[in-house]
Amino acid sequence: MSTHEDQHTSVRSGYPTPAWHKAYRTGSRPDLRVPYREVHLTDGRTVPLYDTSGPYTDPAYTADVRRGLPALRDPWIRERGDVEEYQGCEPRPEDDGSRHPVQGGGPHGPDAVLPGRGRRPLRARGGAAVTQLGYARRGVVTPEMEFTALREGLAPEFVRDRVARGRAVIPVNINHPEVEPVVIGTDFLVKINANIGNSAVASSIEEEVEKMAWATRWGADTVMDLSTGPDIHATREWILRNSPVPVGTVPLYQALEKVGGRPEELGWEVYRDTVVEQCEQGVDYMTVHAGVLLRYVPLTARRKTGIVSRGGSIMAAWCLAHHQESFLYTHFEELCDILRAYDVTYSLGDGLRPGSIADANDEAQLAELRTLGELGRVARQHDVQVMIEGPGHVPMHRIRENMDLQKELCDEAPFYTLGPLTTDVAPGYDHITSGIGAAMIAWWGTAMLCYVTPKEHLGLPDRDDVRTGVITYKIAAHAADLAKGHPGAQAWDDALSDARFEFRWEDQFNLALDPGTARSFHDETLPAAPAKTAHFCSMCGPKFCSMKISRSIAETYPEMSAEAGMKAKSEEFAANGNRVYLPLAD
Ligand code: IRN
Ligand code: FE2
Repeated sequence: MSTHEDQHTSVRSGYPTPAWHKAYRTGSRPDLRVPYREVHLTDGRTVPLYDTSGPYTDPAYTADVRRGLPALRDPWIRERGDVEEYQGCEPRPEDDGSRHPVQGGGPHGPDAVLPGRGRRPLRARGGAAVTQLGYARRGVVTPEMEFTALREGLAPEFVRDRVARGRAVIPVNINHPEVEPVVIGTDFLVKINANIGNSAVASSIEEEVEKMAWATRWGADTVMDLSTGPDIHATREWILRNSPVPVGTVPLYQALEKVGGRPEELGWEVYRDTVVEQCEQGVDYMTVHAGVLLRYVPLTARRKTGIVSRGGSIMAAWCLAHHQESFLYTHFEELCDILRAYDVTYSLGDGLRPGSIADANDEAQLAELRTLGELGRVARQHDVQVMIEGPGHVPMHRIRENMDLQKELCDEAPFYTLGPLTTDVAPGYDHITSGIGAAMIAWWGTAMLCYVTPKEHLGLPDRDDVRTGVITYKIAAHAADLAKGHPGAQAWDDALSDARFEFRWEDQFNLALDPGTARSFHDETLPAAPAKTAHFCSMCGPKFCSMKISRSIAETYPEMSAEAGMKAKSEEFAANGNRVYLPLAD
């Protein structure tokens, strides 16, 4: 469905409803301004909500994608005194993996100056642990930790403790100063990720930035740029310089482009150079499929759907072609040293995740999970933050086991799952098949959910699919927050329930995850403006409405107990001739 706002780019048009206002809470220093969304209700009250949309929704901010977002964290990073500027690797045409590099900035035209290109990259000075994990272990509460604590309504020391224990991560590369920090861990609000940039053709800068801004406007906590094809480097630069949320990538995809798409020609050097290039650009977290070991590949042979992970299949092909252990595994400690110098967080990839209900929780998947647990310990020994990726396709009765095993094998490092899809029979509706599994696994402790759109298994998601995927996953995440009893989660539901019970239609729409859709569904049945203030809903109509009846009990007998009120109402009902449908004269 297309609403009015859809015709504009989100970078320019702001929030989907005028009742949402950008607001800030200031922390212990004036430059620590934590954004949130204020929903303005018709009775003058406001409801504060978590907000991921960045400065784009602040009317005081004028977006300029060529300039990029303000470097919010720059003073925080530099005043710690443990980083240095250096030359870095110059962006080379071959970084885009394109055999036909276009002069003057790729498809974006000769006048498209990359933002940030004049900026020299930062790295740790003299082997310092510039990671949030390193600071947390040394007892330092960083501005980034305070920022996330204020966002969630928790104590900064609580965040520090969870990061220090490896139970939470704050993915914030020192070269992504534009990011608004977010904490990911089982003790915090459940986060969601939206994958973008998976189309082969990038037509314009604005379009790439737009995909990211569109997803965050609906509530994506992080985005992953999974771009392939030409101009990977330039596309990522535009996204990073304009992204208020952490950006993740799978460096293996770009490394593969650099060797002409032939997995057997990959190796540690080309992979390492790609990782460094992305670290310098500011990628906040990286999927690394280091748990796909040579000896695990045969375990997938009798599966119904083999290896469905792209990264997993690339690494399996490399291991078999060379008959050697994965270079990601054998060079893992070197990789830790690189990630540590920029504070890039590992997302240890589930290259052997099940791709069908039949393959769920099999030997290959669980063997890999055990290895991911070991690698996570190695990473934390190097002060590198770690998340662990999980499935996939899992029937409901086998989901709990995934979460329990992950906790046991991975020392409670944040779990980051793709769904899981709870059945294979609904292509076209896999946001729902997976939203069910996502809600369940998040309730049991998963920290971040990778969204699935209705186009999963079928094609590339368009704008509406991205919104549907994000909203579906916000539902799963929030349902889990409620079940887990995250402080403050229920206040939002209570505000909406009150609005519904008091027939404040505008408030009900504006408190919704997707106000435009709620409003337009209501308008389909009752298009007239007075209907929005009328004391009935479109489901029951004016004569019979359970909410109206119970509301009138409360109004008629405010001093009575519910029981006494019900009795009085029953007598009134009998006096009216026991008619379910009330007379129209009202
Ligand atoms: C998340 C959990 N398991 C997988 N994911 C996401 O899938 C991951 O973060 C990345 O966005 C994508 C990687 O896909 P492949 O290469 O494993 O298929
Ligand atoms: Fe799948």
